[in-house]
Amino acid sequence: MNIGIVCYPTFGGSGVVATELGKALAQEGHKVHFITYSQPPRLDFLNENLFYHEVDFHSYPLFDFPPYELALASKMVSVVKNEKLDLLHVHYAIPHASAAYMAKQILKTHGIVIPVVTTLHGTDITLVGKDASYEPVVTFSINESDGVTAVSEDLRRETYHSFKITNDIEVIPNFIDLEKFKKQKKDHFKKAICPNGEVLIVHTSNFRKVKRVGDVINIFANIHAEIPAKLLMIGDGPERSKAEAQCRELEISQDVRFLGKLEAVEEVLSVADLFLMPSEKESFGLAALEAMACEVPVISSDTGGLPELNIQGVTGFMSPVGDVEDMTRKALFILDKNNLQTFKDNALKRAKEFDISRILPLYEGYYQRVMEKT
Ligand code: GMT
Repeated sequence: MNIGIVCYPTFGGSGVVATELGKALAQEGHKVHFITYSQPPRLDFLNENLFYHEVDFHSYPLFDFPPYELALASKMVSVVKNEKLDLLHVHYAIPHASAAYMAKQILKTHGIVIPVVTTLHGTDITLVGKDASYEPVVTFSINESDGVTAVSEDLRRETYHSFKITNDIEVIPNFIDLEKFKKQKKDHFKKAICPNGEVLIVHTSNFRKVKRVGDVINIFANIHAEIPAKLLMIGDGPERSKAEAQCRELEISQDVRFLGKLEAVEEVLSVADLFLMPSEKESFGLAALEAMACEVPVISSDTGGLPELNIQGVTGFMSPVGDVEDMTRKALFILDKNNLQTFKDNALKRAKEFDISRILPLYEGYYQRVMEKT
């Protein structure tokens, strides 16, 4: 197949899923054309089947906001025509699904029919998409897609609940490349961060409000009061400086490091003992899956798609959103040296169920079905 993938070139979330999917498809022999405004960070290897098309959009004194969606639609038209694509797969509904709809209509006037698959990732439905300023366009473009997938059962339910959807939604969960995400021997690294044998706790996110970074700090402060512990905060975003101030107030700054965005997050996860994801909403929780693949158990909230990933009392624990005390208790239980190894083993076992080799055929089969009916 000759597939166009449209995504955000982000370090985590939908951008990573789209990029890893494209790389895996290319390795299977499909031709994959990425269409986005900058090179996705994980598009980091050369393969004769991988192509990158940059959306160039120009400002003009009249525009307070350059019309990215129009530039994207125009780029899709040109790539579909010139590269003779069989299918467009857009990740994150806003504005990719509506731009794809526009491209499809334009291509029709050139006598070209291009099937469009939209993958819903989470905040495009649960936060941004629901907003009245976007809702009509999101509903319309989901209904006009030739195929729609969601990354969890919960997101599928939430989409039907929040929008008037007439289309079928297929659930294809997120996946992990276990060749890349695996526990590596990094003893020197662990020794450098935890010189006195402290437990190592990790959080990675885009530090948005929805991630409840404040809860991460509070859970850690409670654990720290009970046992020697260190916290690594990976990623960056609007809540970071507030979280840093919170650490100063709680007088735990000496044991917390903010590392910013990392290319090789698996190296840090390799030495971690526990991963914290107390999010307000989380359609799947890819970052938690990455941790589990590196044998790290997870304390998470019980929201969204997290119960489809994190198994209560097996791979970690879940608590109601905001219940910092319960999360602390459960974290201390996992970190008990009599329990930790079992949770680590279970986390890896569960992660294997989401191995890319199991999920890739689901996308390939779905593309085939969508192309046949279009
Ligand atoms: O986590 C984020 O806020 C980023 C966001 C995105 O779209 O990039 O992530 C969403 O998509 C990921 C990949 O499918 C899911 O694993 C995340 O759970 C989801 N985030 C939320 O629902 C908050």
